[in-house]
Amino acid sequence: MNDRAPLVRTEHVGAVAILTIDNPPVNATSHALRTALKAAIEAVLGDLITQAVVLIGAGRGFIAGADISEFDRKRDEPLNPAIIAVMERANKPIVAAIHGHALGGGLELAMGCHYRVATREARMGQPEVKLGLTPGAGGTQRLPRLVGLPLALDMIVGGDPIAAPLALERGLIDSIIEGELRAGAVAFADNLVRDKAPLKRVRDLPPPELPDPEFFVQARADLTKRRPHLQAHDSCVAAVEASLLPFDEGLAREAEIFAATVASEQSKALRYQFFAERDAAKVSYLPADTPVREVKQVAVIGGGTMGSAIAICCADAGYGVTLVEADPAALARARATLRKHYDSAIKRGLKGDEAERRLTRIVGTTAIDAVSIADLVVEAVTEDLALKQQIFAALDRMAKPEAILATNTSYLDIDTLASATHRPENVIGLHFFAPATQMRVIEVVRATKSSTEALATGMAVGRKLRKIPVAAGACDGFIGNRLLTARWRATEALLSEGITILDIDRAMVAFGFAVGPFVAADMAGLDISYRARKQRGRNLPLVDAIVDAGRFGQKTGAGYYRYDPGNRTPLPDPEAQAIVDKARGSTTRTSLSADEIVARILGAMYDEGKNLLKDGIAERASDIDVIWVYGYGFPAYRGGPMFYGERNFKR
Ligand code: T1G
Repeated sequence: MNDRAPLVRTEHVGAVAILTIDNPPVNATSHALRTALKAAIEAVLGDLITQAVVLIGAGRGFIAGADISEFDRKRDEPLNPAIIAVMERANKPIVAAIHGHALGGGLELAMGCHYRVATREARMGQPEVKLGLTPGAGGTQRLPRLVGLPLALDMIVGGDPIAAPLALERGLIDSIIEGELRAGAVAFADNLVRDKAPLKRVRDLPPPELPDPEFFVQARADLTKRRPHLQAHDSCVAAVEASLLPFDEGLAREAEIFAATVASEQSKALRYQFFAERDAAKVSYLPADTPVREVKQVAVIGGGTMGSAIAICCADAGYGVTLVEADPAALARARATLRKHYDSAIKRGLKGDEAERRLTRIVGTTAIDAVSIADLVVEAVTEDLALKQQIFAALDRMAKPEAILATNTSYLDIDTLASATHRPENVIGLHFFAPATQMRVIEVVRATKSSTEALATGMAVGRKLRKIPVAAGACDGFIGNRLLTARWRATEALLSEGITILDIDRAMVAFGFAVGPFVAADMAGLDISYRARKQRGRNLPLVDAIVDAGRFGQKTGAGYYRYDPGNRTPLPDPEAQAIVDKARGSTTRTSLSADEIVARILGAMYDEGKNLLKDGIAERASDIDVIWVYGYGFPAYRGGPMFYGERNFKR
């Protein structure tokens, strides 16, 4: 006996049939739901009492779209187009009542109804492009007919939803229901019956007007400004362009294009990443019922680049923040950094009063005993183990007994820091990625004695900071930097064989990275990783030869590239290659294709990722991919080093 609630409940209020879609957590249209929904619609269209139908979602939204997990296998009928066809043959008005979200196939089903009403907070969109897909159930044909080509194309190529007021203004919905949605939708349906309102089928609307003859030429030209590698953008433009055709021809064209996107490697990778992001929250040693401590006040030790960015993340998330610096001059610099950040945030659209509220949440001090009010302390001072040990010993004396002490170190031994305290169970790693205000991942690192409660609290804080927390075991470099080390080892080997700095960067950019490893290193500053390598006795003589020559990257006007004063554009510099050649004692060149260079580098990372899994440092391969996509700019449409490695380097 299946004791779950039915996927679709049918009730009647007078002559209005209300079909409630109930497929938690987001009413994704799985095969089972599509089957139940089609049957329920056919039943009420065929009965004698129903004169109008309302579709409404249970839970937090209408319908979040197709069940993304189904795309990796053959999807069985009825698919959404079949359900829409039943509704468009109906002789009774069907109203979609939208709250929360109507996304992808959910909005397409709503556009297959005769009318759409929504709560003011509802949001509607076609986010398929973010999965490397185009809409596949008529969205590229109906949306342009309802809202016009400019908005429809923007919604489909951009993938972002619009709010109900704009949807009403542009004709996507017919009414905003200010009161209780269900009752309002039933009243709307009753009025349709009373007024014998027409059965408005979107497919009967004329094809959208072309705003100007060059509209699609310009649309394609604009695409090059987006990620040049993402195929789905082009597919979306082509499918929307088909809306100029007679409806059924356009629908057929959309179906062809959609099928190709479903089969594409890019979409498989993006669909994998969609679940990978969410699976990272599932940690085998932190069951869902693990207690989580309440954190309201955070203390950040160190107001440098990372510390001030961490303080900003915490203030933006609503935490009270105590920012502790060593001396008044350092504190003044930190305060200036904070002010500069929020001034530019205001220029980017943050309201002034909100910026002030956030800034006021951060209280600066040079008195480390100010940590006594903190529920969580994040140490973010320079990567100096002795200094960190002193700080942890001081924190142990001054912080609340139940306060969690976290270090932002990217590779130092957290057990050593924990042993400087009497509370090792409360010591964890919270490794932010630079720039912390932008990077969406954070490694929550388990030291030998870290308690599950402290770790679960770290994961919860990561989520509150609107980041993707990824649980990591403690090792040299945790997850992200351990693969980074593997990448540098592979790069060193390539340089030693006579592959040039430029060849390597160009190959990785052609693969899909925004910048190559050497440009990225110049941006970060070469001295930091250089010092870290030396501290750990890791020698990369060729990679480090540039630093030995006093070239630290952008900050010194030269690194692997050179930079004109005040300009961050990396300019190829023969001097840099000459330094590497001198260090290797040869100027001979080996030529490898870009694909071979990529295979060498990503193959090394993939092998190291397998070691991480073997050592129990990463919970799953997709966690490694989430870290590298969101922490290091690995192109999401390639899935990540492990996803790509499984398909290309299976050893
Ligand atoms: N399919 C399967 N599972 C989904 C899902 C979906 N569409 N959307 C969410 N989930 C799961 C998710 O994995 C998580 O599972 C739980 O629901 C909560 O999600 C034919 C081709 C709706 C804004 O792209 O944007 O329709 O981890 O954590 O933060 O033309 O989910 O709990 O086990 O994200 O409140 C188009 C994707 C599909 C929307 C809610 N639709 N979803 O955000 O919850 S393709 C989308 C979202 C399509 C048609 C085309 C968000 C949300 P678990 P969550 P949230």
